[in-house]
Amino acid sequence: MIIRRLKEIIGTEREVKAPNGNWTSRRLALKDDNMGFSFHDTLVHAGTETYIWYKHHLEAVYCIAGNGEIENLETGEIHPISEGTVYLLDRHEKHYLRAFDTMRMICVFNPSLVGSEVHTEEGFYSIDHTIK
Ligand code: 9YT
Repeated sequence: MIIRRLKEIIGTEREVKAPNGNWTSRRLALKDDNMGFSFHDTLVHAGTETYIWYKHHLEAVYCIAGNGEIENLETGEIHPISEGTVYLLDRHEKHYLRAFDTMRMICVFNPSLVGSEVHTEEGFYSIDHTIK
């Protein structure tokens, strides 16, 4: 059994900040925990818009605080996000994520993130930093 606390990982390499400052991802479970997924407590900062395309990963995102929206660029649909909203990127959809105020999101990735990934210019995470 693994026990880990958010307050213990803040300020360590498990706290990853987007280079553009849009989000801060606190990575509570990563690939080397061998769970088959990674598990993050992520802050998407107020007033930001982020283009994202997880071409290698499935992601579930559950909002536990804040308000924003997701625009599905495959369909043009815009969906509001607030506490209690989950979105499931089951088809690797390209999207914009907009935060009207700071959103706290619980994110689950399959396959697991290794740890230090940030988005590439194309908006996705590579796998093990080798596959682009
Ligand atoms: C919700 C979302 O995709 N935000 C970007 C950061 C990412 N989820 C992460 O690494 O925690």
